[in-house]
Amino acid sequence: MADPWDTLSPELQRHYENMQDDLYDGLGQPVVRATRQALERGQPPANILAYGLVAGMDVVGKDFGAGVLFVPEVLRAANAMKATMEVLRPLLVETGVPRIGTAVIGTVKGDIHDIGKNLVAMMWEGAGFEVINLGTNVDADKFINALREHRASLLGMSALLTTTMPYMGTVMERLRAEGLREKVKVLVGGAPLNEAFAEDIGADAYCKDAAEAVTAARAFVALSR
Ligand code: B1M
Repeated sequence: MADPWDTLSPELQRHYENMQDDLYDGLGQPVVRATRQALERGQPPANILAYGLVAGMDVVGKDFGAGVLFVPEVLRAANAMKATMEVLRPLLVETGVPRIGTAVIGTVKGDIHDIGKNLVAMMWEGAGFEVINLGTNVDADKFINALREHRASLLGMSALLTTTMPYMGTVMERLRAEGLREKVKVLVGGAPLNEAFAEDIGADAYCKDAAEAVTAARAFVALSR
């Protein structure tokens, strides 16, 4: 199958490459401007996310891992990405789809990465879920209380660090101990996770990206009806 990138015009490819460079340099305003221009040219938010933002952040991540970039530069890039996601938010969230359920989502204890989690939250809202976004550094008590308070049937957990992903297992144990496990479908995601890990902790699904998180959430809702 052809790579979707190859189907873009050379001009659009250049547009996205410039966006990636500006994101790398942490230049919020130019990235926001480029996003608006791409929308005006009829580009869907999914393309802007994939080719402009996520692709740019991948390069940041690689250079961060290689010691080329440091925390302040990564933070600037992250802030540029967050500002741009706010431009896309209305398109991802306000789709007019009827409400199909309530979901609680958060980044687990010890972890402050929230860009991917927020993207999942926005896309779940767009798919029709009422989303209770608990933010970052969320412990088991906070997850449990929110699930009870909002009578949610879906829990999303995010972790970006190999040191914080095991905490998802702790939350799973608490769900079982509190008698909530049978009432809630648990979806997990984040760069260091994989299917085997999700299976190991007893989660219902591992979601590679926000699009998979939407597909899995919809499938669970359909099954419960
Ligand atoms: Co951090 N960081 N960071 N960081 N950071 C990583 C994760 C790292 C891989 C970078 C690297 O070394 N190459 C590395 C982790 C290594 C490891 O554990 N294996 C790392 C490290 C080491 C650290 C610190 C320890 C650095 C330090 O202080 N020395 C520190 C930890 C702080 C903490 O959490 N306690 C730290 C700090 C930071 C910043 C604050 C500077 C910033 C975060 C800002 C923020 O989020 N507000 C940051 C960033 C930006 C990154 C990278 C560069 C980018 C992450 C990101 O936003 N990606 C990251 C490198 C990388 O991931 N390649 C890195 C874009 C985002 C859209 O993708 O989050 O993967 P992602 O989300 C995807 C999927 O994973 C999935 O869907 C999303 C969208 O498609 N998904 C879910 C995510 N959550 C989901 C939940 C679901 C479903 C799907 O629920 C159902």
